[in-house]
Amino acid sequence: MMWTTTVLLLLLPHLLSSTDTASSTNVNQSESDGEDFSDDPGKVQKALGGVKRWDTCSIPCDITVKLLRDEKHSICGQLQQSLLTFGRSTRKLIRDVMEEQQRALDILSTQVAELMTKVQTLSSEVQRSNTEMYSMKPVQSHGRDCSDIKDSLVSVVPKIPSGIYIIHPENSDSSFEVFCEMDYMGGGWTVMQRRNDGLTDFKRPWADYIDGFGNLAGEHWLGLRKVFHIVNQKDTRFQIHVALVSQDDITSYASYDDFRLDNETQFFSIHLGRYAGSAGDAFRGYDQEQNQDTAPFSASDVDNDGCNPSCSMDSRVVESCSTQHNHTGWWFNQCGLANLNGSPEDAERHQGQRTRILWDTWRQNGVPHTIKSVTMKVRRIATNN
Ligand SMILES: *[C@@H]1O[C@H](CO)[C@@H](O)[C@H](O)[C@H]1NC(C)=O
Ligand SMILES: *[C@@H]1O[C@H](CO)[C@@H](O)[C@H](O)[C@H]1NC(C)=O
Ligand SMILES: *[C@@H]1O[C@H](CO)[C@@H](O)[C@H](O)[C@H]1NC(C)=O
Ligand SMILES: [Ca+2]
Repeated sequence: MMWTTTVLLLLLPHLLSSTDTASSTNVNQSESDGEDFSDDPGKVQKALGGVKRWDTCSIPCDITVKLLRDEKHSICGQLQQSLLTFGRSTRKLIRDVMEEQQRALDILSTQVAELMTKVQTLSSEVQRSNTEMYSMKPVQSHGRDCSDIKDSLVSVVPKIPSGIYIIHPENSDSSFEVFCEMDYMGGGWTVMQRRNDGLTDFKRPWADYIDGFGNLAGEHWLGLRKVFHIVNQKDTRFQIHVALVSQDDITSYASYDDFRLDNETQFFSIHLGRYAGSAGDAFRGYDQEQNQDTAPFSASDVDNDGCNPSCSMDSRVVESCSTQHNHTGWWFNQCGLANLNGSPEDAERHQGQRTRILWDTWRQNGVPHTIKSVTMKVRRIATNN
C-alpha cells in the first residue's frame, strides 16, 4: 500500500501540470501565442506591431488555433499515455502487493498450522499424563520413610517441617501418606499412632487395624500393613518410641531399640528390643504371662489374646481382651499392662472395663498416671554396615 501511495504522489504533480497547460491554452490564446511562437519572428512582429489585436490576429489566429489544437492533441495523447502507464503500473503494483500479501498469508497459515499441531500434541500429552496421574502412576513419594526423608533433606533444608509426607517403603507396592515428626528428638520419626482428643473412633474391626484409620494430622492408627512395610525394609533397623502426657501435663516416654512386626499370616506379632525410658516397660509388664513382646495382634473380631478360652482378671473371667478394652485392637496377651489405643477421656465404664489409654508401669506413689495423650513413632537406627 505504501508503494501505491508513493507512486500516486510522484505522479500527481505531472498530471496536474498537464491539465494546467491544457486549460491555460484554452483560456488565454494570445498569451500562448506570444510565448510559443517566439521563435518565429515574422509572425510575432505582425502580432505585436498591429494596432488592433483582433484584426491582426485574424490570419495568424487560424494557424495558432491549428497549432494549439495539435498541441492539445499531443498533450492529450501524452496524458492518455501516462494515464495508461499509470493504470498499468498501478495494476502491476496492486498485483505485486496482493501476491506479496498472499505469500505472507501462506507463511502465516503454515505457522498457524504448525502451532495447531503443537497445541494438539501438548494437549494430548497433558491428557495422557493426567490419565496416568489418576489411574496408573503413583504420586511421587518423598522418601522411603520419615528417616529417609530427613536424611535426604537435612543438607538442603535448614529446618525440615513436621507434617504429612508421601512415602514408599522399599518392597512395598504402593506409596502412602504418613505424618513425619521432624523436630521431636532429632526428627525423622514416622508416626504410627496418635491419641489426644478422643475424636476418632478406635472401636474398630481387624480390617481397619490392618489398613489404618483416622486423620494423619490428628488421631490415627497408620495401619499394621503400612508399619510392616516401613520396618521390614532391607538393611534397616527401627526403634519405637512411645511418648506420653498425663492429665497433669507430665511427660514421659518408653523406647525400644529394636522394633519389627511379623507378617500378616502371623497376625503382625510384635518384636521389641531393649527398653529405655521413664514410663517403665509396660509392653513386657511384670510377669511373663502378660508379656506382650512377641504377641500377635488382636481386634474385636480376631482373637489372638491368649485368653483361650478365658483368663481371669481382677477375679473376673475375661474371654476377649479387645471387648474388655472397649473393642480396640492391640497386641494383647492375657490382656497385659499396655493398650495405647484406649480412650484419652473418662467415660462411663461397664463391668470393670479398661477403656482408658493404658501404660500401667507409669506410676506416681504406686498409682498409675491418667494419660491424656500418646504418640507411637518409629525411626531408623543407624546400622553399621
Ligand atoms: C491573456 O493574457 C493577457 C496578457 O498576459 C492578459 O492581459 C489577459 O487578461 C489574458 N486574458 C485572459 C482571458 O486571461
Ligand atoms: C468406647 O469407644 C467408643 C467409640 O470410640 C466411645 O464413644 C466410648 O466412649 C468408649 N467407651 C468408654 C467407656 O470409654
Ligand atoms: C510370613 O512369614 C513367614 C515366616 O517368616 C514366612 O514363612 C511366610 O512365607 C510369610 N508369608 C508371606 C505372605 O510373606
Ligand atoms: Ca480370647
